[in-house]
Amino acid sequence: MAGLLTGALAGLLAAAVALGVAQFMAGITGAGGEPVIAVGSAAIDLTPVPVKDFAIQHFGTHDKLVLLSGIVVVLAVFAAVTGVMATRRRTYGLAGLAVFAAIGAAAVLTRPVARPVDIAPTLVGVAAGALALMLLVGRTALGRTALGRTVPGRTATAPERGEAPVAQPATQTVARPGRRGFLLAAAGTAAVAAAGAGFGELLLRRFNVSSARAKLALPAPAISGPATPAAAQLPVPGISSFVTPNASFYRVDTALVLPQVSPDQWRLRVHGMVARELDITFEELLKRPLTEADITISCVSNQVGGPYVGNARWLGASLAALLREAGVRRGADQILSTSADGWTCGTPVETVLDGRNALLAVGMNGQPLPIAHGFPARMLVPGLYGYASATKWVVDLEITTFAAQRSYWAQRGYAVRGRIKTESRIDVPRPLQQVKAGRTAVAGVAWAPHRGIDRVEVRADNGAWHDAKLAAVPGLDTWRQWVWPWDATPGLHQLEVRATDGTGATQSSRRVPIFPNGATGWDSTTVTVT
Ligand SMILES: Nc1nc2c(c(=O)[nH]1)N[C@H]1C(S)=C(S)[C@@H](COP(=O)(O)O)O[C@H]1N2
Ligand SMILES: [Mo]
Repeated sequence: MAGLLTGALAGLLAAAVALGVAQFMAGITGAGGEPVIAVGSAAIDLTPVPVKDFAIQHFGTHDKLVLLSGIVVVLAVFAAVTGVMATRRRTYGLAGLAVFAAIGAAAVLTRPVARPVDIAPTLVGVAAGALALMLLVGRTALGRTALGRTVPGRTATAPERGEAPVAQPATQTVARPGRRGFLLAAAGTAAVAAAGAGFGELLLRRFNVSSARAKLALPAPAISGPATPAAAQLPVPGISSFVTPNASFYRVDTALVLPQVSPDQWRLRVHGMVARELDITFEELLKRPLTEADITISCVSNQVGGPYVGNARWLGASLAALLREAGVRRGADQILSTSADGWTCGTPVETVLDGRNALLAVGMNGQPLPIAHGFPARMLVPGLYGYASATKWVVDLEITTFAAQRSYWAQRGYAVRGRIKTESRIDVPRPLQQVKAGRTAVAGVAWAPHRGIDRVEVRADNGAWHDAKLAAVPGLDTWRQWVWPWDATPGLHQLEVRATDGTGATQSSRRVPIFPNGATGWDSTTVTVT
């Protein structure tokens, strides 16, 4: 039993050394080579769509933490088993480490933006882990016997260790000095693991762009958006604020660690089916006339009534002007945009060129883009789901065709053209809220970006539909608040909402899932009136 425990501990410590040293190496070679992050990122890319939807649904923005915790648990079990095996035979331990190395290396090297040097942290880490494992196993009671077995002709007898051969029973001679040695080795390897991880973390901080972001002063807009009408915000407690603050804006992306893209190094290449290739720096981007625009964006993974939608005042350069400068060649119908971490997005050329405020955005609600929302630059195209238009950390625009290339989510079966469906959501009363009988505000938001919201209707208990009062909006690209005064009577009630967009189309009642082009159905809330 004690042998199993020390073996398992040896395995865990060896894995910790491997990861700590790998982290230190990544601190030297730069982000991208951390094996656990790479395995996690590979897992995200390989996750089947239904599992991804389940994770977003149940873990929300914690999905990444859940994934990393899962990987660490699997890794720990594997490491403990490897340690125990190593006490039986060293080669078993080394084989376990080799599997560990192979998975890490494969994950690191298959990342879309992998550099050859990114393999170094995994290789050096595993080598250090192997040394630690041998050191520790040699100091476990079982490991000493195993040494005897694996090296024919030699036995770990007391005289070899320079001890008196006759004074003590054999078992004790093996175990006792070994225990002290093991504890020392364990403390030493734990220290190496912690130091590696700590220094690695410190070294990686030099790539952090928070201070570059803090220093950045955005130019004033050349084209200011219309002032947000005061009447865009209804005086209803609990309703979604017309402007979603940056700190509470939903975040959805495949990035396990946030890409750190320095404005000094940022460049955007525009190429493919164009008359002239463009390659612009961030300084050049800021010199272009910047437009301010209120745009609501939404995720295709938003369930009816869900939280993955937000509205902000963005600042950015015209994407249409950029494309016209490059000269889109006849036949091109897709802008395939790529982020610094290799994620791709396919946007119809015609939506960008049809006059809407498609932006290469640098500002969000009066600040440089938060790192989580794409600093230093991202795309935005009013009316399209994020996966089809809103590339964060964007660095490359390839003008191509939908026939020739598929973007990240299109490869996984999502609709190639991601037009946001007309949606509405009840914000208040909250589900299962206790409401006092009498006049009660039923209120929320509705959105059909770039088509606008013309009508919102509410009904209680499958009764007649009532027109809600609509708030003012600065344009067609934002969501719209609505409120309906309800005469609530005691009992359990169901409230439902539906919106009609600027084209006259009413939100469909048919419940369809998120996959492949967005959920539909009416949001409903059940409340108890007392
Ligand atoms: N680089 C990158 N950009 C991305 C994504 C991503 O995974 N990587 N996800 C897209 C999706 S699916 C959505 S819904 C929006 C969300 O933008 P937000 O996180 O700023 O709200 O970003 C889009 N841009
Ligand atoms: Mo999304």
